Amino acid sequence: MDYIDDTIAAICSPIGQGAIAIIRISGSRAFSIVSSVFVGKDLSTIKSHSLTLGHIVSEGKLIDQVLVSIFRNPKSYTGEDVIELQCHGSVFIQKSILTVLIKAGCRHANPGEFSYRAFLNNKIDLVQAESVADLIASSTEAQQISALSNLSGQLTHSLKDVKNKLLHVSSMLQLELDFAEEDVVFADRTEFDKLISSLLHQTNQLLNSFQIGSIIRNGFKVAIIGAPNAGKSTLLNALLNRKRAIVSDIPGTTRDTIEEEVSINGLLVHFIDTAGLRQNSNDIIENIGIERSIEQVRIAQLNLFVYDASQYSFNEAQQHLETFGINSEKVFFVANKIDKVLPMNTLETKDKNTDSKLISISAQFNEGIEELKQAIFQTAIGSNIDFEKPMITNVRHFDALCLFKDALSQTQDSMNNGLPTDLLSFELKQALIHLGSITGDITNDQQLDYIFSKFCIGK
Ligand SMILES: Nc1nc2c(ncn2[C@@H]2O[C@H](COP(=O)(O)OP(=O)(O)OP(=O)(O)O)[C@@H](O)[C@H]2O)c(=O)[nH]1
Ligand SMILES: [Mg+2]
Repeated sequence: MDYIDDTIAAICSPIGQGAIAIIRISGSRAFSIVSSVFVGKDLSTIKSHSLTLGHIVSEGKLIDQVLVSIFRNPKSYTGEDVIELQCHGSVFIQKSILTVLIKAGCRHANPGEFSYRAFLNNKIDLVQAESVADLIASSTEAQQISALSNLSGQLTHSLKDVKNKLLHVSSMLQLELDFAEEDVVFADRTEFDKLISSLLHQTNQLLNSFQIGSIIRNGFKVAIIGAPNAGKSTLLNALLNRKRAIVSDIPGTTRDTIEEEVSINGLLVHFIDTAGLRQNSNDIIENIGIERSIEQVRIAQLNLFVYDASQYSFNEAQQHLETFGINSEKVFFVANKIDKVLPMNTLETKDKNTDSKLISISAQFNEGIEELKQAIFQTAIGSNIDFEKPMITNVRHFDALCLFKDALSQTQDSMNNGLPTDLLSFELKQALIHLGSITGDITNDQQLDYIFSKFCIGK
């Protein structure tokens, strides 16, 4: 995406009819273009960050009454002059106003172009720009909190702190190179070694946060598996609290996978109901369904192996799982239909031998469902999650941080092996490049295009 000094416009409210819609204009000609189609107060006299009411007209024809928000550069989202028009939310009106603006000299904004300009004008760094996209895409509280924390600069501050400390050492190494003939040491090697060790520790903590961070950002995948008629679809419906999947006492009711999302304590969980696992079925379609179930087991981060506790013991359930070659490592055994065998109480135990979890429920009578949800949440992110601490949620950041860590370790090794200053300086600069690529201090156009093209239009 090239930065061209033209003025861009886009509808930034959702597509479709609503009470109002918002059209955003940004660029050096924002005021002159809007003024040419606006009837009301002289926009050039209106204070920044204020509103004025007027009309949009085109060739003498009234298009709509609009409320105009004014943001003068540099105090705007993009850092440029920005005007936002609130018009009535008819799709026809929105499109008409956008067309009028384009005719008057604006260009249609590309996806993410407002945020791209904000990044180029140093209003936000790359981590913050990406968190804007995450915030817009967030559908649960955990996603919203973590995206907001990155937007407010939590991660950026932590990375800047690391960067500044290393920049200081880097400049000391540079001084040594500048005064090479005098053989002086500006960067005390013992101190430098200590600093690197502490920064590596800090980096490892950030890298470790990715395991949970990526679950928060992308959700947690849970497959519901088990024999036909075990009550898998009944369980899906109980988890969703609505009758989503067909339930019947005919074995083999579910043939295809059914995926639905549920928020558990603010965490996005994708549940996948699958076809019942049985061997030697003659039904071709059912066999395809079973293959898909096994595939889901592979993809899922957790499997709920549901069995009919009124017919089978826990041991038998474990054997059944084994016959399908499924490893019990990421499996919860869910003993269903306990209404048939026990008075209505639930039990959650850990199997002594396998460390697998056993949870008893009655999917039909909604018993044990909340306990099951809490057990899933615990497995996904545990109980000690601290949103105040910076967290890595984005795989791009994770990859760059891994490269940074490797480069920094390499610098430490080189220093401890007594390698010359010019090599240390070079290696440290490499480490800083990887660090800088996260916040966007160092970027290439392809990377920027990739990041911003995933934004929606109008942001
Ligand atoms: N008593 C009792 N019956 C249940 C319970 N859960 C499910 N059932 C019954 O068990 C039968 C099978 O339920 P489903 O949810 O369709 O089972 P499934 O595992 O999805 O079966 P397939 O899709 O064929 O693999 C239905 O008649 C349900 O009403 C339960 O907790 N208690
Ligand atoms: Mg089913």
